[in-house]
Amino acid sequence: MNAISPSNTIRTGTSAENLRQAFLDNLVCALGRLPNYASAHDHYLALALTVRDHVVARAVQSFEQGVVKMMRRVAYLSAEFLPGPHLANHLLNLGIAEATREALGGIGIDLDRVLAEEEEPGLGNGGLGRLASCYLDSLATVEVQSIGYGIRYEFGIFDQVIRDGWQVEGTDKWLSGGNPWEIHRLGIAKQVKFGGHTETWTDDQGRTRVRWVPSIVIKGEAYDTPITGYGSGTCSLMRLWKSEAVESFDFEAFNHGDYDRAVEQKVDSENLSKVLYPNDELHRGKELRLKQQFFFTSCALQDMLRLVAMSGGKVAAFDESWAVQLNDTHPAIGVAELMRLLVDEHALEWDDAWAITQKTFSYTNHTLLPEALEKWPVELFGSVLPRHLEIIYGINHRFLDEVRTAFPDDDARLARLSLIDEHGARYVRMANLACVGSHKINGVAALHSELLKKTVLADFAALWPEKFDNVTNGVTPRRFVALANPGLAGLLERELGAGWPGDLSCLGRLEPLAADPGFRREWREVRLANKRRLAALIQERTGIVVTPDSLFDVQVKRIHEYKRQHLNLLHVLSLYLSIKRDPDAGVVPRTFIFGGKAAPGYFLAKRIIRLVTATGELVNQDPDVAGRLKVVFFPDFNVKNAQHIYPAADLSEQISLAGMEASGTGNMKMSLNGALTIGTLDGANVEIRDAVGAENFFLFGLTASEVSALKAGGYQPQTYYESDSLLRETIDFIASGALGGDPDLFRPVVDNLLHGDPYLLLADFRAYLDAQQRVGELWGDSDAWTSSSILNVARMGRFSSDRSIREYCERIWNVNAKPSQT
Ligand code: C3B
Repeated sequence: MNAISPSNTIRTGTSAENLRQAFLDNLVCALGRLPNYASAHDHYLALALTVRDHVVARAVQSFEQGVVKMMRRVAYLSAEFLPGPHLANHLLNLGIAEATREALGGIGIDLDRVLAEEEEPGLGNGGLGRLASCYLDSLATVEVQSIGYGIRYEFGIFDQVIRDGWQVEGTDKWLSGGNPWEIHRLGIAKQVKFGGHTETWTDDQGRTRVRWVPSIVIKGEAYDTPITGYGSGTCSLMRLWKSEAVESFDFEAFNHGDYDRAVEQKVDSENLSKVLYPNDELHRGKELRLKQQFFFTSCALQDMLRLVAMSGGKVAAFDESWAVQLNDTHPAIGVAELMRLLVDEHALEWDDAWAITQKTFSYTNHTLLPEALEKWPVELFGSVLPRHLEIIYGINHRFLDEVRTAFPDDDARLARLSLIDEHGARYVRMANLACVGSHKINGVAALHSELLKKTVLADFAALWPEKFDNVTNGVTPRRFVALANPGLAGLLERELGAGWPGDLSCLGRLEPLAADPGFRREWREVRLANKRRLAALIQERTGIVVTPDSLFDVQVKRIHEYKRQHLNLLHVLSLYLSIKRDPDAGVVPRTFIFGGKAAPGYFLAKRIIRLVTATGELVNQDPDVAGRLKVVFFPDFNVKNAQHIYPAADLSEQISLAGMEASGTGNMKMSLNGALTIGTLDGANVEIRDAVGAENFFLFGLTASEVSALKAGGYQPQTYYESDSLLRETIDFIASGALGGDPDLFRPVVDNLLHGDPYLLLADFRAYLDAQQRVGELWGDSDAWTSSSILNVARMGRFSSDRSIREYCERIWNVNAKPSQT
């Protein structure tokens, strides 16, 4: 370009002196605060602005590289992102944490207090959104140009408070304290159409074309948040779209005196990006949700086309500029939208457009749960997106011809593969659209990818076996080890060198240290310090006093029946009853820590939370179990709280019914921080156990195929209830009304278990208790436990999201990542 390069536009350097001066300048000049009167939040904002200069300078430079080199870029389309607080992560990635600590320390400000001020963007529900953010972090780290496209929800996932033992939802006003990390890109706005009808017209070459005449147009405005990489100059961009009214539209109505309609339209437009749907694996088929999905997907694809033009690329070679990943089916409408953009707006022939579309998209499936499968009533779909419905019919028509050739005379198969479900009411099937429009389809753990091919996507796997692949999830070691666990990070740095967060394969070199008594002692000290910090936080948030010496037994994740938090509770209550019966029962002191949000409309999940708190009310004040059992529900589990919890977990509860959890990522985070896992052969547990060794993992429970067989044979929970006296005693105790002060409170939970038990808790109960018994025994041998803990960390390197992203780059996106050092 010219002599003005971003690197010489940064105002200040990064010495402690420079940072302090910039911080004070920002406090006074940007925030208008006198240093003596500044609040902790002002300090946070001033520091964020200081660091942001360096982040944005990198982002701009990185972006320019992408334009100049015309590399294939990755677009990660995701309705959810959960980045967590940004500031500490940038300090780590920019290598200025120590200089910043010194800069602030010199004027009497404690960096940790400042960091604690940051609110996180809760723009996701759980695993899927957090994975998207880990992937943006890794994309930047392995030096791949990428944009994560999503929605700038004004209100993210609700804040959870516990009142009288119940979950109460509060509005997540994450933007109310200001958001220093985003840049509102005033020049980047896209128009998105909805409703109306289509009409044909003839272009000047005599071709029949289709024009979509919408009933409403909404504007999407881009807000960019740069995501830095570790040890790399590359930045990813999280580009989120906010919906706005298109003024010219309003004014037309306004000028005609229809003020009400003008106002209504403005409110409707702005409502689109107002709030995140708080269900993580339940499809409810709400019109606004479909509109949200189309809104951000259309903005993203239009933006990609703009960037193609900007870098001198060709629309007819769109797929050479972009690899587009569909994070579950939420953005699957993109398949039809890209077709529309290419055919209707850029005048490509259908077949050419279709070839580009298939080369562009790939699809990740994140769940096998039938209730998560997205499908839209054809009527509703056609009223919101009339042109897309026509395009989907066009795709389907050609696709089904292909199926007929491959499988003649197989109407049942045709009906299953069709993009339109016609068993009864008609629906558009988004997973089918995603499969047909993508060149690759992947699951998120080995077992999940196998089950996908055998169950929900079996017909597609039979048709196109070569499209199917597995990429096991990973997590970023920057946030979840280096930042979350500074004590462990210190040991790792000493043993492995400062660059370890950029190359987790080096963790293997810890193995011999598992046998070193001195190292084990240091390891225990780090872990105990983490537990002390968490204990203090638990007391602050819940008033419950817990003992850091006890075994911290942790289950933190969304509350779901399939994740079986209630199985964990059956164990807790069985221990309680055993001690009550026999005060000398050999029970090691444990602190059970639960955390996670329940979807507001999920009745049983909310009852399960109440069962945790009621168990805590009983157990925590009973002198008979004092010093032996404590039960905590840690409120408002989010990324920020997670960073305090994972490093303090001794035991990681991964106890979903086999075949239900696609991967899990909390399992990786805890094991990477030195927890041992108790778990079923589900999701990534299978691979974690293979990696850490069966002897360092507490396995229990039915396998996925045993589950299918048991269900097929007619599962009878009552037989387990009748034959196991401890199980019976525990369930009877819950049913007795001894918990929560209302005999009917947990009746729905008990009834669910005794009459149906869809997630087979009763079948797995005894095996779970036996595994917990083994946990207790190993805990009693502190050296053996510590060795196991060290070996867990040493062998978990492959669960870095850098490894996952390299696999996507190589096998799915066909882009070059920076090679790993090993
Ligand atoms: C989750 C799955 O439930 C987890 O097993 C998986 O680890 C993560 O995705 C990431 O792959 N998931 C989710 O959080 N939300 C959905 N709608 C579907 C899956």
